[in-house]
Amino acid sequence: MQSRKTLAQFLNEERFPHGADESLTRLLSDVATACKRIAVALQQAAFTGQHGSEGTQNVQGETQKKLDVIANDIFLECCEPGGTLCAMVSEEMEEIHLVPPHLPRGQYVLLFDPLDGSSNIDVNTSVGSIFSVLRARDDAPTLRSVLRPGVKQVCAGYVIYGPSTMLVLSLGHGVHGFTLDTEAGEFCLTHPEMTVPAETSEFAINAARLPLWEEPVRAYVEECLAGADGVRQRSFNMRWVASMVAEVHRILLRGGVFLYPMDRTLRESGGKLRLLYEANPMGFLIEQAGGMASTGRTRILEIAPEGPHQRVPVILGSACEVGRIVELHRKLEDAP
Ligand code: P6P
Repeated sequence: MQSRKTLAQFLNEERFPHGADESLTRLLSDVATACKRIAVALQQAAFTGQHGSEGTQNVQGETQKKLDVIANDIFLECCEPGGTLCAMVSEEMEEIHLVPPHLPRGQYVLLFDPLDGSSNIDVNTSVGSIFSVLRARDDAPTLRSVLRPGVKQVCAGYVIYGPSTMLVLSLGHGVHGFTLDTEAGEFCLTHPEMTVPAETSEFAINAARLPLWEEPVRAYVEECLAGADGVRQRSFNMRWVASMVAEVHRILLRGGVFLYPMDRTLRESGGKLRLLYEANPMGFLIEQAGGMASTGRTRILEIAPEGPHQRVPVILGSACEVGRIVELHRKLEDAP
């Protein structure tokens, strides 16, 4: 039987040629432990009464599910005491969380969405945890030292809680997928060197927002829907899971383009998805896998963050399609 390479073994190998140091290896092991515990909480929720709403709102004004709060607490319990972090930024915590002085501090900042797509939990559809790691400028980081563009990420990844639980990770040298061996309790390498096909005929967008879209997005979707009789001369397929982790995972495995673009109702907030712990980590993975990640007007990883919960438009996936959408933005906005 083929021997299975565990995440720990992979990180040890990755450490030597590419400089993933002991502290980062330990941090990623702590993140993996947190996600294994979250997977159990999700699987047991129907028996433990942990479905449903917490009755509170997060900083985004979104109703928190009980499991949103539980997942955030699990990340804190598993990652804060390890001596690898000096700060944590979470969708579920309004302020930047500094590791308290009575605990050992490290050089990294962990930015995470502990449970993305949580509106899907109660209907048993795939959800995920998303994480991003920055190296802090100093061990008592201010918000300014945390607000760094996505190109500064040391690593990024997600765990998808689906028919199987998978951790997908990049340390800046390709994207690699690890499937949880539930009997051994280990994430094992099953998808080395994941790459996004440049071409695709599959797009993911919440089509209910069509009346709100800006012209470039409307024009792109109409081209796709025109199919073989239209300018694209081929038919397209549409998907929408309402769970970014599930959409990005599908794109990493078979290509596609995911759009949560700017629209009339999102202009004031800047977009739907959060830059630091959704767009940046997913954009990092997609670029590392050979794809593109844009707002339609700028490369996501080059945005200078203005706040910990800043929202941005997100268009990411197969390079040819994202490139076409970016070109539509340029052409339709430069038009006199
Ligand atoms: P809508 C989940 O809440 C999320 O942040 C992403 O994971 C997902 O792509 C999007 O929002 C779904 O948005 O408008 O379909 O509810």
